[in-house]
Amino acid sequence: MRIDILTLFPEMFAGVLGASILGKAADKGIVQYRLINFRDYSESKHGTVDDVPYGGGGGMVLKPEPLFNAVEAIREGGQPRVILMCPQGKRYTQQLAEELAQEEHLVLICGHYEGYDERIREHLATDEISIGDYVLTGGELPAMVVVDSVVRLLPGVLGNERSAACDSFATGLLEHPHYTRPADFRGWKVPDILLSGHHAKIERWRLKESLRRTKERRPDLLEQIELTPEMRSLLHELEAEQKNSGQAGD
Ligand code: 9D3
Repeated sequence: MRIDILTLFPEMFAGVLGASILGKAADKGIVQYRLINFRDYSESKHGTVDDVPYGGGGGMVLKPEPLFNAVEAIREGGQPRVILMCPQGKRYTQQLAEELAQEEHLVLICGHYEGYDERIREHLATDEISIGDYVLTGGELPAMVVVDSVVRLLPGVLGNERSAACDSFATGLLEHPHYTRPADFRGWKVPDILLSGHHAKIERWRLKESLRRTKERRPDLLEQIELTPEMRSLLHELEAEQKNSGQAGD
């Protein structure tokens, strides 16, 4: 996969793309990152990339020429996804990460406090993405979020130790609690079942605790998944526990 990032602040990316799993993916040749300062594609001799809005008002608007020129220079005959990072975009999810991981070429466009000329949205971008409802200073951190979530899904990037297929947002449930040694830490004990060696019972306990956690913290996720008969039966157990605790607690 090739990932081109168009930004006025390319220096923000070196650490994130060079380190850890994202860096190793590039070293292995699974992904190639290119950082492009779209100021280099400005048509003015001073490298102007923005201008005042037609119709007046405050703020600046990113001009179309630098971004169109930059995307046209890197297109290479293919049809890359051209993704505009913007607060009004579609909310980013694991499902979209999985879709983008199928592409050969992504182009991520990062704005910075200015708006985009509407013709960039209409005639250059194929997608507009927001990573959530909070205000950042630019699209660079969101672009890093997209790169991170996509690259880890590419074949060969994650070791066998942790497959992307069992991620909590891929299964639709939150993860069950995890414990490691010691079995008793300051009097706080690891649940006996985990020390029992009964693998089938442990798997059932883990699924039950995943359901408990998802029901408590993210009931919206529970409504989106298809429940297996085992999950239904465990949810009934959880409901029964709640009723019992209600009786005992009063
Ligand atoms: C309210 C008017 N705007 C400023 C002139 C809106 C605005 C534009 C751009 C506010 C912030 C930004 C910078 N943010 C992004 O470019 C951005 C973003 C975000 O702020 N939150 C979540 N996802 C994203 S993706 C790009």
